[in-house]
Amino acid sequence: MFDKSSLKLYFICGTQDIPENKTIMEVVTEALKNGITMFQFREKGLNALTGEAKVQLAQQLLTLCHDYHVPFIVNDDVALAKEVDADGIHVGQDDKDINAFAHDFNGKIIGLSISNIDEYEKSDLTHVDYIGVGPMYATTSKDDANQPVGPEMIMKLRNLISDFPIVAIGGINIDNTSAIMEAGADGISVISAITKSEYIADTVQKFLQNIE
Ligand code: TZP
Ligand code: MG
Repeated sequence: MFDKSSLKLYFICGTQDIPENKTIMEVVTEALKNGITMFQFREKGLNALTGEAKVQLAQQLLTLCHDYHVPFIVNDDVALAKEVDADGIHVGQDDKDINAFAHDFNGKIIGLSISNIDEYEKSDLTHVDYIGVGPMYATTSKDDANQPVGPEMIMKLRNLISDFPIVAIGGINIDNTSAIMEAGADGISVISAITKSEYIADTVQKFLQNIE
């Protein structure tokens, strides 16, 4: 069974999110050391790694996450998730149909992005362990992001799905975390607030304080 406490501070990144003076391994290590609860490898965009380079990086990140007993999730790339034996897969509304690959992820974590009530109503959650809801606020980390929906969307979905695991995403920072948690989220997922932080240790610790 999926332990939703893993959603508390869900860090997401790919090489495209990392400042030039750092490596992805350094950034993820610092985040893990300070207490992130789940990690998603989301390699996207023009300069994204592909092929063997992507597989190798995924393997390194998986090993690193497991050193800290943190689940390693792959974004979108079902074949990669299978190849490296990831702990789970996260897909969006336009990605592969979950029912088509769920049998390969028995006992693993499956996450689905949902932006609004309409998408929720259209989504089959039979094999889904958690939903990622957003963007909460404006974000520069996703080119094709939908309009921000705000913490109100967490409240609306919470009313519809009782205790089903929900993680919020999009434009989340230390200051708006409490509003999202109060709206009923089980946790927050962030990219830039951690990747672009000059003091990742401090940022991660402050997030954790505001999540509790
Ligand atoms: N999905 C919805 S918003 C988003 C994703 C992947 C990007 C979140 O990045 P940030 O930097 O935390 O706003
Ligand atoms: Mg996707």
